[in-house]
Amino acid sequence: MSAQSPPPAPTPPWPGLRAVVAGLGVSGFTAADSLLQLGAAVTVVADRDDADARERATILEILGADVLLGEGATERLPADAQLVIASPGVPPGSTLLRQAGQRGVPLWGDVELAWRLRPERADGLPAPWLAVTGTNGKTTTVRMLDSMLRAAGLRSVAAGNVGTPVLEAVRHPEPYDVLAVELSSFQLHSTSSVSAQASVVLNVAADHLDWHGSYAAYRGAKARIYERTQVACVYPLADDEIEQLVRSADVIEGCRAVGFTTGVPPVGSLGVVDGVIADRAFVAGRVREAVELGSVHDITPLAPHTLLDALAAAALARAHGVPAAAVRDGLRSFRPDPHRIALAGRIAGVDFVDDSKATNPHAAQASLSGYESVVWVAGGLAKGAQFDELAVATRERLRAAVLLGRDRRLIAEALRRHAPDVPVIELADGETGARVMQHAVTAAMSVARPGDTVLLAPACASQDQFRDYGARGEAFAAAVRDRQDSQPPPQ
Ligand code: UMA
Repeated sequence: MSAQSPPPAPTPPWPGLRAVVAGLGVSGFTAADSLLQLGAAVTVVADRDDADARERATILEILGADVLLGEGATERLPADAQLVIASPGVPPGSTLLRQAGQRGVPLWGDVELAWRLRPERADGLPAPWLAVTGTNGKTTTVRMLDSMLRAAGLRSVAAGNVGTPVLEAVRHPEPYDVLAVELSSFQLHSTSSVSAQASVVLNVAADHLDWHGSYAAYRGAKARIYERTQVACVYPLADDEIEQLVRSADVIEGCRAVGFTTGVPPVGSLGVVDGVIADRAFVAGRVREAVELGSVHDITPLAPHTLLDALAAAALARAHGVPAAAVRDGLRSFRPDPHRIALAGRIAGVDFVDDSKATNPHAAQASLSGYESVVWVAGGLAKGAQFDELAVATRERLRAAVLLGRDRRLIAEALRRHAPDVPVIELADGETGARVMQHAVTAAMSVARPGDTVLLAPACASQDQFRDYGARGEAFAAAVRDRQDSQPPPQ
């Protein structure tokens, strides 16, 4: 189906509007600050009452907000609330958001607010958004895309789930030409008028089921990215489920479906021919011709999933009109973020690889499939995920598994069911931070043989034992460095 033009996004008169912001992380702070600047009467509620939250609260209170922190703060929606802005981490089933729904108070996410507050550029139009979602690869893809846009000489920024709230990017004093926006399923759940210039769902596998309640709800949130897309809905050609999401989307008249594949591209898609990245979608005469966008060797690190990310980023960049040479230059200057398949060290012929960013089974499976013989370090918070498929797909590669964290038992049980011969070492509860990884590395070294890879690909979130996945990866790398330092020098 297609609509004629982006639907209008009505905004209330801001001065005096009684707005409630739920959550006081980076998104909540930016939302509250923006609403105060617009003259709204802002109340912020958040259940965490730590030093960061208190510092943000103090600033917002000086600016005129009411701030309620701590247990119980999010239990009651103020009686006079006229609009609720939800931070991505606040689940739809939370008391506050349910009360908003029951009372018919409009509920937007921070991304919806950002879309409605986009300023006009010098040409009178707001900067377009190129939007990326998927279970895995989102951040790599938006960073590659941002790199391509910059290589084309555009003032671009990677914003959204990648770290900088979209609202902060939108309200930057010097407006951007274009935004490369990473959207999580949490953020998409509460958008209703975003109309990206081009959009992509990279892949969908079970994740965040505790937040969404079911796989169907999670996939439904991801699908929202295609709604109202203006120029191109980009999708992986091999994935029928995602193609179906594109088909069902209500897009703007003239919007095209553009596939990408690591194989030879059919007409209307991007793909690879003899190691060359080829565009047969955004080229005149595409029935017979293709444009060369670069080589697969322009991608670092080159792996099956980073090639897919690069193809998706290239499709979005081309939908925006980026020239072929800038796609290539952008890929060449792209460097991956830390904790994504990063070599942490080598001890006695064993490689130690940090892929702490593999926070769900789908990502861990992609990671494990890159190595022949693996001592797998995994565990943490499962977020409602199951591990049977992962155990079946990777059991041939596993020398052993070292399991840690709150939900390690779920992985241990899946391995016992499907890979009973794989030795499992479970680390005891009670430790956090650096000590956990010291034990994990010691345990891994006790079973690894020369030529093996000890791979931290946890398939779980980290917050039961670490600040975040970055801290978990740092702790792993530090434990490896400690062991390297204590090894006798080679004779
Ligand atoms: N809070 C509540 N009740 C709740 C949950 C949270 O009151 O039930 C409050 C906390 O007390 C705290 C605040 O909400 O005050 C935290 O808000 P938040 O969790 O939404 O975190 P932000 O700092 O605003 O960061 C969010 C994203 N976080 C989440 O989606 C959990 C960041 O993604 C994102 O970078 C940032 O906005 C900017 O857009 C992080 C993430 O983990 C990296 N994303 C998930 C992922 O990638 O898997 C989706």
